[in-house]
Amino acid sequence: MAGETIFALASAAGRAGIAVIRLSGSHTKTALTRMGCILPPARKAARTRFIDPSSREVLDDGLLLWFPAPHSFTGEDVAELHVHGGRAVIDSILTALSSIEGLRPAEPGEFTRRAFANDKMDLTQAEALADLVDAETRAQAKQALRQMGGALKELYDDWRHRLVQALAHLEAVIDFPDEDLPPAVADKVWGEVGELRQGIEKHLDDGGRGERIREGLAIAIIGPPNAGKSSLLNALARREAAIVSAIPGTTRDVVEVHMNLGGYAVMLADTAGLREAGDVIENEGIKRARARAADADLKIAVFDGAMHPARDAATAALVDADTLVVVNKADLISSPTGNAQFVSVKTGAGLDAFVAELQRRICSKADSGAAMPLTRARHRKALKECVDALARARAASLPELAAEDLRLAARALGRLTGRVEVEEILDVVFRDFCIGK
Ligand SMILES: Nc1nc2c(ncn2[C@@H]2O[C@H](COP(=O)(O)OP(=O)(O)OP(=O)(O)O)[C@@H](O)[C@H]2O)c(=O)[nH]1
Ligand SMILES: [Mg+2]
Repeated sequence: MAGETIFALASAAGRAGIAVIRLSGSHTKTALTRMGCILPPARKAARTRFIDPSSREVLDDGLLLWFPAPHSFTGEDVAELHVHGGRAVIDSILTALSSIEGLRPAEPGEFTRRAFANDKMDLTQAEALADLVDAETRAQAKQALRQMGGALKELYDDWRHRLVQALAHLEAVIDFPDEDLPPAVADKVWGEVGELRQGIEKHLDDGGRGERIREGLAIAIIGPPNAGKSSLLNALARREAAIVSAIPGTTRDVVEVHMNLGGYAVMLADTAGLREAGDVIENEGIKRARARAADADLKIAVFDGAMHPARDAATAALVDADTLVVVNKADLISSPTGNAQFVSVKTGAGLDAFVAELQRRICSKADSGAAMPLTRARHRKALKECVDALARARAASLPELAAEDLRLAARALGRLTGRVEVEEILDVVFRDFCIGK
């Protein structure tokens, strides 16, 4: 794989002012020469012509950037061709490149894969790069940038380093019981393992903030029929996403709108009004509404202001700490009483305050403050395995069994960053104990 030089259009497909074509691999330099390019100094842009290697026809006039190995994104020789972003130009250059021996089109993610293989980044950073490209909201981009900068890598590497150290010490106790080892070595090992376990458990117990930022928060709008749930959804989405009518039971299916609220990605779901009876279809809709409410990160309970101060009991029963209570049709209410956001979707009264409160709730659900949160189920799974193995190690009857569990715990952490080595355990033993006779 590494012997082949890969190339691909790095910018989005379609018509644009400029398109960037990227090459990586040992044949890059030859390919550029075959294309008639004058190689610019490393990492400096130069203007050049791009020529078809067989017909010698000029395909474009653009910029060339040259990143000799190992100081490049992939760690290999890399070049970036900045050409005019028209279909014909891009096609002709890609065709010319594929005609050059040793070159082939890149597979999806192959540049990043090579960067990982050449130690330019670990797995969490590679994942963050994908997240950054996919980011649609400011919070997603911020989180991805932080992870790409190594925030998770450092945390996980540090845990693994400490664990490997503890394991090395334990191995020393096992292998050299008669040696002059410091007597408190075992205590030190278990003290360190306990601290690690606490740290990882705290990281795991973050309420899924990082995953919420990355995947979007699920918000369900629930309430009795005709309260104005669909009207509220439409107001938030600024479009007629759901049908609004004076007939109770209008919404039956779940209507989802994906949107950006205050910089956070949210999936807003409008649901069927909660009530008894109705027909089979409406009953199914109500079942789905309840399921959405149960799965949601946040709920918006909309009560019908026409009934004020009475509130629908079925909806009230679902109100909990993660519910924003709204009474709609405030225009029909002369004296608002009770704890709720009073709004009128019809007149717009109270909507700004409601949106501000909703954003505050979203932020407190998703914002992780200073600590870098977990961002993926893959990480969660590996960390859980690690914590379980640490717990087993502590409870093990023999140091040999404990060591095996610590090894599994370290491997789980190694899988997070994509680095699993055994050699380093030996290194630590010899460095720390100088058992070299
Ligand atoms: N007076 C008044 N009427 C409103 C307001 N908001 C919505 N309505 C009306 O209330 C009726 C029901 O609105 P919808 O948004 O369809 O209510 P819903 O909660 O989605 O109802 P279902 O889908 O049947 O559960 C419609 O006739 C709306 O025009 C408001 O703030 N004031
Ligand atoms: Mg509705």
